[in-house]
Amino acid sequence: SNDERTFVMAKPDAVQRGLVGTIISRLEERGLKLAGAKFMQIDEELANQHYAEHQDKPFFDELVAFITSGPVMAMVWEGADATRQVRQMMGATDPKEAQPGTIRGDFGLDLGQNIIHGSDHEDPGANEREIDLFFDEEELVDYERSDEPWVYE
Ligand code: DAT
Ligand code: MG
Repeated sequence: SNDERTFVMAKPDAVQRGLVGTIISRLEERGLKLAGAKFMQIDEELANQHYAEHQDKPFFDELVAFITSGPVMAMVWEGADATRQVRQMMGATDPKEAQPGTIRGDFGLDLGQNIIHGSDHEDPGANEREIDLFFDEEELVDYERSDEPWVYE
């Protein structure tokens, strides 16, 4: 089905570096459909919930400090295999290992400031969980993009 939804976030470094538009363009041009967006500042409580799986890691405090350090663009993107496709477009977690052509590989050089978050496709339910954490159902929009018949046969 073409309506899989995934949670994507342009992190504080992307906002400060003026990369939000570029990130949106890449996903948009791929044929993925924007279903929701929220420009916001993440507080400590939300950061703790969002990164709960990493709470025992040595980098956790640094991670929470970074993600709460400035505004982010939180988004929901929809499309066929959206979760895995976004992860592929993001590239490896460490931008130094990410392939050119990926978002992290084209714009980042530091593991701690890696520009974009996308739900983990290897963690079943992570996409739904993260969408629910950041968005109310009525903040997500169902609509058709006019190019859909040209993206999906
Ligand atoms: P991803 O964001 O690719 O899903 P992750 O879930 O393993 O990666 O980690 C979440 C974020 O934490 C990641 O985007 C950057 C940071 N991070 C991961 N591993 C790290 C490490 N070893 N040192 C510092 N920061 C790290
Ligand atoms: Mg992850």
